[in-house]
Amino acid sequence: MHHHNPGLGETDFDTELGNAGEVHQQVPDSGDHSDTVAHLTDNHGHRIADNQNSLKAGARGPTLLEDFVLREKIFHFDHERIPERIVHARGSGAHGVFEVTKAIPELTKAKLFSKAGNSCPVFTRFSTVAGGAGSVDTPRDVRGFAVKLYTEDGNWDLVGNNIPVFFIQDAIKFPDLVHSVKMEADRGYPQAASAHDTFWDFISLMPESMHMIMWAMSDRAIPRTLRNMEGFGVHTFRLVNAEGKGSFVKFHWKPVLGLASTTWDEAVKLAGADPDFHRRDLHEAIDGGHYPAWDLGIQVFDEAWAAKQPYDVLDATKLIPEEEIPVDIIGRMTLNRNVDNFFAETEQVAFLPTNVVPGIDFSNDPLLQGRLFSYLDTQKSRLGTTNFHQIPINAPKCPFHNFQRDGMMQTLVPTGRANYEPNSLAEAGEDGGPRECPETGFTSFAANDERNDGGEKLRIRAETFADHYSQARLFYRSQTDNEQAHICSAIVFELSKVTLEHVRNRVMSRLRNIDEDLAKRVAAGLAMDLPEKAKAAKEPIDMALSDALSIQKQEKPVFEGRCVGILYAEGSDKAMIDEIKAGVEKDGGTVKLVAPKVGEIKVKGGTLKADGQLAGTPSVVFDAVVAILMPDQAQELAKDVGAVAWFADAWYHCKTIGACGGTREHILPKANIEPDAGVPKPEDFLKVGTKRHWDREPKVRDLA
Ligand code: HDE
Repeated sequence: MHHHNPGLGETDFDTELGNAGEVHQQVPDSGDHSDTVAHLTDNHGHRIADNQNSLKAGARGPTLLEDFVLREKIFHFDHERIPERIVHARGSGAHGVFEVTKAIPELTKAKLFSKAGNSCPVFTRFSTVAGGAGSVDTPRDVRGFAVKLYTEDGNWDLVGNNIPVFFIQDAIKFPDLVHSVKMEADRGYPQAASAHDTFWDFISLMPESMHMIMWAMSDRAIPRTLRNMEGFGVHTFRLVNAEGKGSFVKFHWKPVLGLASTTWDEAVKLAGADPDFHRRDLHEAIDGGHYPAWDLGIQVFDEAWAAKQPYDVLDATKLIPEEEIPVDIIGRMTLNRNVDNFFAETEQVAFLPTNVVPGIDFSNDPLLQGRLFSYLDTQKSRLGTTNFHQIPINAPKCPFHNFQRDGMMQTLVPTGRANYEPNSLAEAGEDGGPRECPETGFTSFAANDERNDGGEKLRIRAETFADHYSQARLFYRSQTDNEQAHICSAIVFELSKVTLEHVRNRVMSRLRNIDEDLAKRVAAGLAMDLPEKAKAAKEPIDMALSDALSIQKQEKPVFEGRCVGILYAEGSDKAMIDEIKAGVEKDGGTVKLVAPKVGEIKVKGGTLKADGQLAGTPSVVFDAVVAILMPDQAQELAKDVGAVAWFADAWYHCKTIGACGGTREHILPKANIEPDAGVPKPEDFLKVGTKRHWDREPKVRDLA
């Protein structure tokens, strides 16, 4: 079946005539392309003569039921939507490759990791969690980071998030968590937002969520791009080597471009300026050959080490500080190809945490254990058939054979008489089908955990899961002053949207266990009194602070992977624009030209066409901006609030603003900008780069 139909793209027909009441036999494809393009057919191979008019009893008569062309087309259309994912509905994916940079045969028998240089194809899907498939890209939310590695031993799906811990400790609470954050059951709003009563009501009743709440209220939850996020496997997994020795492991993806986030105001404005900001950014980066890459790192430890920690490594609300166990880099993933079809690939991809290969195994983390059940189940509901593994994006790239047969949408044609095992048909000279592989097949690690209370059947939470606050404190106190202020502001904002006073109070009573100063700042921000401290199941301890938890402490002032907007107008100096463009591009960045009008206009030294019109290309879409304007043009623009806001936003979001003389004189004062080190002349712009000027922040907003 041929699905491309280039002929239609060239169709040129007069819609006015098509709507006219008179009989009109439209022939859209009047040129004879019969030798060069595929014929338009229905799904059963019948050529279609007319794709413009339905079959009618007379020109003005009723449409006929026998019109199988119309019926099939509308039938297909009516069923083109499948249920969206209950969580992570909005996502963006890309193909790529994973390459091992360091062999670890002493830790795992996974063939992939047996040799440096081994590689396999991957498909990665990033997502938000709470919003529907059509929601915006930049809400405050956790981001999914799901990677499918098509290895020669079968698919390995590492279905992680951009935050290394989770809200809850036990899978049985997941439906409650998700119900509470999604739009409220009775009213159907808010979409893609945690700032509402039900979420905070639930959270405040679940003290174990406090650590993740610190992350979710931090800048981690408003990443600048998908390319600037870390990924985490979250749970403790197990590596198993050829001798059967197991080691615990945590997986990390470290973005080669470094970490970067937005400010809250910027994220909100981005949602309006470009609801697809992250999806577009990923697509354009790959399209432009700027392939985003992540290093895969592991933290490896054993039972004895785990037993000595003040937290339980099976508790997904806890992380292992990188300063305690460094992240060892063992491979790199590079995303180098956009999808050809969003639905077929990004929408239909089905990740399964149960997809592991020999040498990688699970732990008893009760959250992970629940996930091992959930994902297989959800795919049947979403994709409608147990044969979802046959969809090309899900199918392993190694051979697969078994005795499963039939089911809805069986697209393969299994051959042979034997659809059961054991059988002796092979001995009888027939093809008896595949056989077990005791040597090379997957065998579960025979975990013998002496801390497992004798293994009785109990509905219970382990005592070792009782400390809900120490790591929340660790996270908060490891941030820079600005980052702490961002967390305080975020909680104040979210609680300001909570209408139930007792819920706000309960949240604050928990914050007091994390950090008294944090609680005080939130109370002051809401103009509320601090409630009594909540009783902690276990008194928190002070852990050694961890710089790896802060984004700002790792920020890179690079152009690589960043986008600079240059504003020009009639008469602007092209040589200066070219120089900045060349400098940014030389360092791996991209430049977009912005002007009041997009068409070709005269500038000094030639003409220029803009990539974006000023009104439709606000500064929030850039990492840094430069203005190169003639004084009279700057004076004109200073009259336009939209143009002034272009600069005011860049200033407010602590971005570098390269500003020419005219801009300084006419526009910056109107935008309340008092030039600092982050406001260089255009000729010095390349030296300053894209680093955010966080020291500016206290000048532009109240950080209390
Ligand atoms: Fe998921 N999660 N999850 N989750 N999750 C789904 O599976 C679930 C959890 C994550 O791009 C669903 O195919 C349960 C943690 C990602 O297609 C569903 C629990 C982490 C994605 C599901 C969790 C994740 C999902 C919905 C608690 C980080 C998107 C559609 C036990 C480690 C994958 C689907 C994609 C998707 C269930 C908790 C990550 C319903 C029951 C923790 C990245 O099966």
